[in-house]
Amino acid sequence: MRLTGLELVRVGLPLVSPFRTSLGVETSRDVLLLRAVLADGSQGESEGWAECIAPDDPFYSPDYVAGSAQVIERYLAPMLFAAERLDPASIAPALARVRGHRAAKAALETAVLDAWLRRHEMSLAAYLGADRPRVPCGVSVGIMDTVPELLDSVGRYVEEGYVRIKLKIEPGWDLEPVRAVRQRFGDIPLQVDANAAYTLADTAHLARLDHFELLMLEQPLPEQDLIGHADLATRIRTPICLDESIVDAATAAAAIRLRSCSVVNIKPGRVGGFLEARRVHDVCRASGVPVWCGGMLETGIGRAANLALAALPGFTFPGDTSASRRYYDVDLTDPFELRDGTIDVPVGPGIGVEPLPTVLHRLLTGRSWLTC
Ligand code: OSB
Ligand code: MG
Repeated sequence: MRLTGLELVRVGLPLVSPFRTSLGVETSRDVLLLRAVLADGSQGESEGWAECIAPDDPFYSPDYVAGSAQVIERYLAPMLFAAERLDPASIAPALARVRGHRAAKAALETAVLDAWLRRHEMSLAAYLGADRPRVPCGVSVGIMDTVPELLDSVGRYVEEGYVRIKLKIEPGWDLEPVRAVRQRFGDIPLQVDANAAYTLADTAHLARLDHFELLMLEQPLPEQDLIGHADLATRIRTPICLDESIVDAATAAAAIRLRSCSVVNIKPGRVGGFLEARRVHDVCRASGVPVWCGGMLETGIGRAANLALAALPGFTFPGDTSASRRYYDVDLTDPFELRDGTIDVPVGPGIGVEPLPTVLHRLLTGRSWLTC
């Protein structure tokens, strides 16, 4: 099959409430969607969709949405247009000459993979090796102005049935909110995410989190500091999970060898795509390191694909794969809903969902069509 066309579609979606982390506040998303068209000689065409996780600004990782769009238009799409025979395994190697830009590469690989799977009438979940029809879901709760606001917010999520709560923390918003949530909600599965907001000088402070029996402490230190995480891990009891640090299967292997973490958050958009995400899963599983599926406030397009990944056997912790209404009043797809703390893994071909044309049309902010 060949890639014959690629559409970059931009959509603006307001979040239901501002999402604050140590990286900043997000109140809406400027989403880049890709629509890939594959042609298969006599067999006709097939179409695939993907969502790029890059946020507006390069504060979480080097990826930012305008940069991802540009690198796709200028470099990545032409590289795939030039490929004679595309199959899923040939996409990442065809893009390897471009360094980094993992969010852009992941989106392009996923759009082509979706088209390829639709042509082969296979779901992404089946292709990846998923073994469950639905997955338990957690929710990621942003930093709030006050503890009572946080407790209201957590209370609503607990009532909705989320099986695990993750609190965003930063210096000045850590022990107190965790203590308050433990006091109010007892021994619910609880974890925290620092988005690299601490340094090793905070070791004694972070050790005070041990008292709260958290499932894990996610990314306390800067992305490149695997040694620092390994040192911290010997000084605190709370298990360390890495997010930003794990950019491919090789860094996962290094982090495990160095004992920098005992849990890994996998985001396909952070590691360059679903095939690399599966390799990260395989590396972790072979070492007995549990993984879970992270999120980047995806619309239904990105979440559908994440749910397929989250159904693989090594995903033993609930992920940040929350229901549509946790993020958006109106999602780009039919809404994903929480049922008994779980969400169904899509079963249709490819990612199993498509943007709703009327919603897409209403929220559209731009589109550009590339051909070979
Ligand atoms: O660190 O996991 C993170 C959102 C944006 C950037 C980084 C992170 C997050 C989340 C949101 O935690 C998870 C979700 O999509 O629900
Ligand atoms: Mg994180």
